[in-house]
Amino acid sequence: MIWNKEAECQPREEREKLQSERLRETVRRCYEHVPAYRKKLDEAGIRPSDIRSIADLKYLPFTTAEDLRDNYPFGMFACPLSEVVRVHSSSGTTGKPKVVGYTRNDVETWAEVMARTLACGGAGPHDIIQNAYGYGMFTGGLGIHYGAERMGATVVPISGGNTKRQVMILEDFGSTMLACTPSYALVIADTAAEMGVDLHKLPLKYGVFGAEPWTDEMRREIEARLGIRATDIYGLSEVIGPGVASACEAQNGLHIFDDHFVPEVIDPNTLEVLPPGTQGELVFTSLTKEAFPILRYRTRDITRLSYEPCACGRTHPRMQRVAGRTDDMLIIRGVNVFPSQIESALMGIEGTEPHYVIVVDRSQGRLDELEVWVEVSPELISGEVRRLELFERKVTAELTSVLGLSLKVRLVEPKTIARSEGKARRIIDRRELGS
Ligand code: DLL
Repeated sequence: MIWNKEAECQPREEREKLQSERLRETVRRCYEHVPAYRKKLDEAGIRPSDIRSIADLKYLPFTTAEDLRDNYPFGMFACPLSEVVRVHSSSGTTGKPKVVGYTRNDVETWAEVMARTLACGGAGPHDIIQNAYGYGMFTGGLGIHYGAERMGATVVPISGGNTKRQVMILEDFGSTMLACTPSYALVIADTAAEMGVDLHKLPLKYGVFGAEPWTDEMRREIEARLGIRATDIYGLSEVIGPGVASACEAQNGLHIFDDHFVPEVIDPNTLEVLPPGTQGELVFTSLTKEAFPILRYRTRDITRLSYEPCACGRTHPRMQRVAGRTDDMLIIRGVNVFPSQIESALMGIEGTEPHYVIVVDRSQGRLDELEVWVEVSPELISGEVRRLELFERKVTAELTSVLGLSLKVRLVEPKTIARSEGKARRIIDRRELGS
């Protein structure tokens, strides 16, 4: 089902007209109501009247996470707090959180793009959506919640955690869609297996998973284990939360709802805009937001864009599944490594479990060392030591060849790697500890 055919299948020419109108209004709003934007635009010598169409986007200055932190907590809001009906925040690894706000209209917009997202994932008004994203300052819980209500589906606001209860509710309520991070979906699958519950026999049909990077191989693993169709959903608090982009049944990239959020991809070093098809850093400009409009926000997420038509009929451009974040890219002895490359390779090897962590260290002398810890199946771990050794060699050889880099693999017992109810932590970087 396409939730809003008129908007989602709008011819591109018309869409661009709409974008141009909305961009003019957004720039004006930023200039008039947010001193930090006015300063940036003044410094760049740009007046709001210089921005006439969407093609002028490239003249606007970028906004970064630092700008948000410098104006903590409410300095980037473009309306008085009396018009803000909700705030959310996103915690980075260090320092103060990034705080974002919503007017009543923004909450409406968010519900609309989330209803589109859930429909992309297969849901309709008759579905029962078990929402295991965390409720609270994180945008996942309430974002899915409002979208599900907008659609007229039945939302089960269970939030993250208490995994046995998740399985019980899946079974007793007959939930047809599960919403959570991909890593938590696997935890639910493992727990169901331990409880003797066969997920394939339940009414569960769909899953909408996001909030952290994952691979196509991981998607297939989740689909097989849960017996569902899994859809990649993408978003970030600074832009609105979940509801920025979603994969569709064609499973070939995520449609960006560009009547509300316009994407660009730039070279993170030169800041130059890259042509469609070229990988770089994703940048967003909001077109309809009132409380927290954002101009050319540098997401640090790495992807590429496509404007090719999609089999589903939506005319929204597509971003490829996020390959990683610029700040998660490891540079090991001069070689760039994304955790997603490691995940893809691991998922392709029979006998490994989809639970792993990447450890980077510099303890032995000065060279960086990469170690991948991965859980193996109970049969392997309880079998002969010789077999396990051979398997470890095989995994090491496979990863070495994919990454073009020597590394160590440590096979660990099932359940030794920490599980996550939200965003998984895949990298342990010990280099910063001054060793
Ligand atoms: O994670 C919003 C969200 C909630 C998206 C639920 C999807 C589902 P933040 O906490 O602000 O917001 O984190 C945003 O998470 O810049 C990406 O690095 C990462 N991310 C989100 N979705 C995906 C995805 C929410 N599908 C940051 N694939 C973003 C890869 C994702 N990374």
